[in-house]
Parts: sequence; C-alpha cells; structure tokens
Amino acid sequence: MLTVTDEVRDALASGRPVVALESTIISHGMPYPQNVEMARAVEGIVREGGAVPATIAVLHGKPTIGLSADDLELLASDESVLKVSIRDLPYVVSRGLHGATTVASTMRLAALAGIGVFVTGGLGGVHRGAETSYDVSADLTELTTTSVAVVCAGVKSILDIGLTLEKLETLGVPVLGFGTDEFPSFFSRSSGFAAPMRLDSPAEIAGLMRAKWDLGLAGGVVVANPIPAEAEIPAEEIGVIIEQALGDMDALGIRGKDATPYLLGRIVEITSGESLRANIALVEHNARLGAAIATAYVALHA
Ligand code: PSU
Ligand code: MN
Repeated sequence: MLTVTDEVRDALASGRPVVALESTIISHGMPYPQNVEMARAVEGIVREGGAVPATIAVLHGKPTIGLSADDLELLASDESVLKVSIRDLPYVVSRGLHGATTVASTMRLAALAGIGVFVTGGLGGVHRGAETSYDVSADLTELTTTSVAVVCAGVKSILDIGLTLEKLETLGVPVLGFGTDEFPSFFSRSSGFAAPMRLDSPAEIAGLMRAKWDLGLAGGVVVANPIPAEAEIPAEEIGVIIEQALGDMDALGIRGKDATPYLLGRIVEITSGESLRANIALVEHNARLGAAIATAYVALHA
C-alpha cells in the first residue's frame, strides 16, 4: 500500500539514518508560502545532519513516504488537501484523495515503512475543556502502540498541558525533556510543568529507545526539545493571545478536527506573524536534533 522513494528505501535497507516529517504542519499548520519554504528548509537541515528526510502524506489516495518538490508545493497550496489522522486514512485512501498526515497518522505510516525517528513541531493532546468536549488528540493513543520517537517542542497551551502529561503517563509513554528539567510549551521554553524525565544527548535518547523496544514495550517516545531562547515568545505574552484565540474559537463554534488549525492560524493573525517565526524556528531546531537521534540510533545497530 505504501509508495516509498528509492532514496528512502535504499537508506533503510543499508541501515542509514532516516527522519520522518509530517505534512499537516504544512497544509494546516502554517500559511502559504512560509509553509512550503519551511518544509524545504527542514528537509535540508535533516540532510545536513547526515540523515535522509522522508516527508509523509497521502497523495491521490497513496500513502507516500518521501516527497518531491512538486508534492510539497501541492500540499502547501492546494485547498483540497484534507487533514488526515488515523480515523481518516481509510477514507482518503479508498477515495483517492490528497491528505496531510497528523502526528498520529505520520507515526503509523513511518512505522510501516520501518522509520523510527519522526520530527514535528507540536504534539496534539488533551484540549482545555476536554471534560465536557472529550477532545483528546489521537496523537496520544497512537503513542501507545506505534514504536516511533517523536521529536517536538512540547505541547502548546491551546491544550491542557497538565492533563496531556497525565494522559501520557497513563498510556505508558516516556516523555523526555532534552537538556531541560521543565516540559516546554512550544512557543516558550517553560510551561510550569516538570519534564517527567531528562536526557542530555542524542546517544542517551537512542539508548532509551532501544531499551524500551528491547523490553517489548511497544509504543512511542516523546522527545521534548525547547524552542531556542532567541526565538522564544515568553509564556505570559503568548498566554494572553492563546486565551483570546480560544475565546474567538468558542464564539465561532469551531470544534473537533478544525480546532487546532483554527487556533494556529488565529495566533499567527493576532501576533502579526511573530508566532509563525517562532514556529518555523522550533521545527528547524527539532530537525537538527532528529537527525542526530536517528544517526545515534543507527550507530547502536552497526
Ligand atoms: N500542534 C501544532 N502544530 C500542528 C499540529 C499540532 O503546534 O500543526 C497538528 C499536528 O499534525 C497534530 C495535529 O498531530 O495538529 C493534532 O490535531 P488534533 O488535535 O485534531 O488531533
Ligand atoms: Mn481533536
């Protein structure tokens, strides 16, 4: 069922490092043309780090591992591209549609292709008000079963960060602060919540991944990499803006799969693009770390 580029297939077959990249962040996470510029830049950073990038999406109903420049342009600009989480995969595949994959569905397709490291911006999680809306991202349940390390900048406070961390504990998912004792909150290095575990090098993270999977503990590992200090938006500053965006969303009655894309777009509007610059900086930062982790993980098996 998968289309895998020759480059990615060869790298996997010969034990060279490969880093998976998601596509919802391109189609539904950032405006055009910054989204396609980001996608190209991130692939370049993975290459500079000595790994092969594999951006993942569904194109013409085909789950595709490794995309061309034209594919990236289509995902960035075509309005017909659907946001595809796990439950949406059968629909876009059976109908031959284009889909941008979320963390959950990118993880699943990466694992099917044999890729163990995945770089994104932010993880989905437990939404604020989930006690009545039941809105908990399928990213969390996917982490219980699919054995892929997810490098992210934590979760943003459009979510309930405390409940998200509790849920990850219940689900048995290791959450590592990379070089930090505090769990980061995407735009900010701090969140007010401790990182459940801390590791300080890519080799240590690779060692934890191997230990988990050697123990037969299937499922993902969350690597929370704080945004670089120079790109950070302080938590107090972004907190007010997020409250405003959440209020606007409720007033418009937006819910479900449209919630996260709406909030991301609204925050870019309110900050006149400052949040977009921070978002791009943190994804690029994660790509550097992801390439280093993939390289360290492959070295364990050499
Ligand atoms: N958080 C971000 N940017 C994103 C997303 C989350 O900062 O682009 C996207 C990811 O694809 C994530 C998805 O997997 O939103 C979660 O959506 P939902 O809450 O509908 O599961
Ligand atoms: Mn949701």
